[in-house]
Amino acid sequence: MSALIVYGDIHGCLDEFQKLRDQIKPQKNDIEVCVGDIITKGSYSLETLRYIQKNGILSVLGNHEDKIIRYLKHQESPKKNPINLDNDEQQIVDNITPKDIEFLQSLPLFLRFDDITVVHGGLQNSMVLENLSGREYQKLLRLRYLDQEGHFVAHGEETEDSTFWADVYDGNQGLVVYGHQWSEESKISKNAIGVDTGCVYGNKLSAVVFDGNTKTDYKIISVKAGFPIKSGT
Ligand SMILES: [Mn+2]
Repeated sequence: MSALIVYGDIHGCLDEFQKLRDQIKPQKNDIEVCVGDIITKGSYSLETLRYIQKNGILSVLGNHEDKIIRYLKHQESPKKNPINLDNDEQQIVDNITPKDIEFLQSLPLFLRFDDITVVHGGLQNSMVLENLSGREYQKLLRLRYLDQEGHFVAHGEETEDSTFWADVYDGNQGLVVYGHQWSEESKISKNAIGVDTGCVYGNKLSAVVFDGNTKTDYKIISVKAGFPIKSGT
């Protein structure tokens, strides 16, 4: 039976990603999916993006891919681009090929495999993934914390009363595997698994491997980061 393999935020950590795949040894019929944020921050963003395309690995859209796509779209207009890039993002934009752009633009917001759903950020119980508003679209990429009324809390504005979305997610979209918010170990909630373990921040790169697409039968496999690049969130 084929396996479903979901990788956490890679952020250009190609060496660790290859090491992790060497360890998992994906078989021909296995499905491999990234939670997004394949690029930016790490040393090998575009190389990672091309490696993923070459190896037929799927991905959902991350907020960092979304930023690059939005920047490129604004570049087509004669007006001043409202999006500011840092040096790393500028380098990506300077070297990106039409094929890379096409691949980024093709990334879906979510992917479903039976009762397992992959998204980058998080979701609110009220969301209907097939019918998201523009606002919800951005939330899906960026959600971390909710306030007591269940509303989106902007990054850095969370308080003691805020709740991490996965802790209150009721499972109406199946088991959700996500990235975006990193933690030292994969975060296992009742109806969600957070698989970003901060490789680019010097921690480790992780994957959840489901045997036969069943949400109860999984293991988490990680490789240590060899090349810490940046600190922060
Ligand atoms: Mn990320």
